[in-house]
Amino acid sequence: MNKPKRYLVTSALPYSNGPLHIGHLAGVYVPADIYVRYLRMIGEDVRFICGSDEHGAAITLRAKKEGITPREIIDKYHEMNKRNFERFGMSFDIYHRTSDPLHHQTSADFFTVLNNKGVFTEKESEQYYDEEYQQFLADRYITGTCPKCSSEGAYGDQCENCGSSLDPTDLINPMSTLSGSTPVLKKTKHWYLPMGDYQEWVGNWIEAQQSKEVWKKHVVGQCRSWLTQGLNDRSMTRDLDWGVAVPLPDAEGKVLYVWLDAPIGYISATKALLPDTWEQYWKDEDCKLLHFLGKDNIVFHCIIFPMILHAHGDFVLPTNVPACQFLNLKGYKMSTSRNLAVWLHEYLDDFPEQEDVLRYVLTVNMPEGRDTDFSWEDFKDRNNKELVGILGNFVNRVLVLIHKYFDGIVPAETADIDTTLIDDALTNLPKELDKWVQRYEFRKAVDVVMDVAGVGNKFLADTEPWKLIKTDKAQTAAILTAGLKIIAYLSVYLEPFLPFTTPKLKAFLNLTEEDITAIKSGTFEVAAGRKINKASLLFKKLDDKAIAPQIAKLEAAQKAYDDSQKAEAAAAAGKTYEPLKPEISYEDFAKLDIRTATILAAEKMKKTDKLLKITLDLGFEQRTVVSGIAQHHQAENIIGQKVLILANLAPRKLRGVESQGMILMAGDGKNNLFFVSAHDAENGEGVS
Ligand code: B3M
Ligand code: ZN
Repeated sequence: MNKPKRYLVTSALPYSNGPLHIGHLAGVYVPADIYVRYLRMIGEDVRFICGSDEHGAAITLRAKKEGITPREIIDKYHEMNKRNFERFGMSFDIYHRTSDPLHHQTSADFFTVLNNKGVFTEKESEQYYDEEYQQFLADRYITGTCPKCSSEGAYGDQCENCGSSLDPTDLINPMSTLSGSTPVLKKTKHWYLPMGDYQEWVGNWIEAQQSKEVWKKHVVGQCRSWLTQGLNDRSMTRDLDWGVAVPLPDAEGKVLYVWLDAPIGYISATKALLPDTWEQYWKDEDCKLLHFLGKDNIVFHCIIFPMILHAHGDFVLPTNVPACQFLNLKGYKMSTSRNLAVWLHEYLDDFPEQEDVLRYVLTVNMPEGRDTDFSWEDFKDRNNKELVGILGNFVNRVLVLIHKYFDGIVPAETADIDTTLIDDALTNLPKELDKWVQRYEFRKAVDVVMDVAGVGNKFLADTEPWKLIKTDKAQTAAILTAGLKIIAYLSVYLEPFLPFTTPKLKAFLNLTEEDITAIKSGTFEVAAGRKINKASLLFKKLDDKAIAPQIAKLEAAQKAYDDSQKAEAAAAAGKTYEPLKPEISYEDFAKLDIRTATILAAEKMKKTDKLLKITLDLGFEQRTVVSGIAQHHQAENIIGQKVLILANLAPRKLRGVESQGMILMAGDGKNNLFFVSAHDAENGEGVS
């Protein structure tokens, strides 16, 4: 492929029905941002597109369950995600949204062109309908028994137990996940994309792309397996009241399938960004189109979207789709619904001004070709050993010494020293970096730059300017000047990876735009007389205390999930258990003073059917306690009952009677309450 005149880079549009987590960042947004920042740095014409994906059944389902509107959900998360992307330095040229009228118009027009070309086939079929919710059910909202392996909880499109792909009508005892009722089959018409008709074209197109630019193995592998299975007709419309209305007179109450309209969101966003020149990116073969996304989106971006772009005829097709695999949480199963995630907004709040630490750790652990893990221990170690220990340490030593020995001014009197090691490293750096970035191998790319900081550290260790200064000031001057040159190069070539740190490096050396241009052309030299600013901290060391709360959060979420699983299992076995409350310390427990006691008298209280006024004998005194057990125990039946009382609970007035403590009761989850007691103990004995 000739060198492109311009680039259009898209990153998957996150659904605006939840916050962002590090899995999204490592798999989609950090790689895309590195690539775009790099292209800008080498002077390319590149536009970076993202925005919120705001349609689809998941948003309508969540709205129904929370009793709010889809609009309320998408407005909340669109703003939240947009803001947190900005805080994290994602350098989108636009962060658009598919609820925008421009997108509705763009995707409706796109549908009309395809429909007028006869691309779609109209088909009437029977689909499951939830009469209570008055909504047709998308595949994921129907569950039932798998016909293949008889496991419960199979979905309408797939059984997660045996992996079979299913049709909703295959399920035994189908149930709607909206209302829990049995759905009914109802006739409905939809417009289908006959993907099989394009199977040969898309297969040839993917293979042809391989000759232009290497695609990642796992991307090609997934496409080939979809093609081998054979491509079926896929409905491009849905019976939903939320989405882009199907622009046809006989399509009342129908919207475009979210995976038809969402990728068109890249086009509408580009139109919003460049109203007059967007076609130079979408309709010009000189533009290189790239989609960054996670592996669960590959089929939509490598098969379906190219298919409809091809069928439409007016648009360029992606040159590459460098999808990543998944980032997992080491030791946990990442799950947003179980709060087993590291949320971007929480990270930004808990680690202020440490955006680059997370960017760096996600880059060196990026799931470029296989699933990888994130752990807080690794986060701490990489920060301490690499960012502080290599990069920060090198920069700090050069700046401190240039101030200590030369008052922060680059010295004029220097001597000839051997800088071959440095010169080679700086000469090779641009080429090596370009090689790995252009292959979307950002782990190797960041290592190439960080290795230059390592060369700097080795150079200082070998030359020991802090000793040499005693005998040879000119040599020392030359060594530190060479160190400053390395910092200058790092300030430019680390920018795609550490965009919050590199402006500080440039400021330390008072670099100008001309200097940066000279660095990029390999002609930059640190001239005598240049003022060097004092060092400030680039990265702070993290100890275990810094990550302990994060680990505790994950432990608590895992425990809550495990407990809920146990409760579910028990409920399934007929027993129901309240999930455990959050863990407390021994010190917390020691504050409770629980005593044995016996009920001397009891009476129902007036104007309430829940409360009994009870007189207790605690051995050392008598107490009055008001207890909400009147619906479970008759007053006359509990005289003489041995009980346990929380005796140091602050007294409180209930219906005018002061209750001095609380009687401990055990519930069985079926609305029965039982007294807890220590049969053989005397009254007033302490429980511990
Ligand atoms: N909203 C992301 C996801 O599957 C999906 C991407 C659309 S990109 C056009 O979570
Ligand atoms: Zn199955």
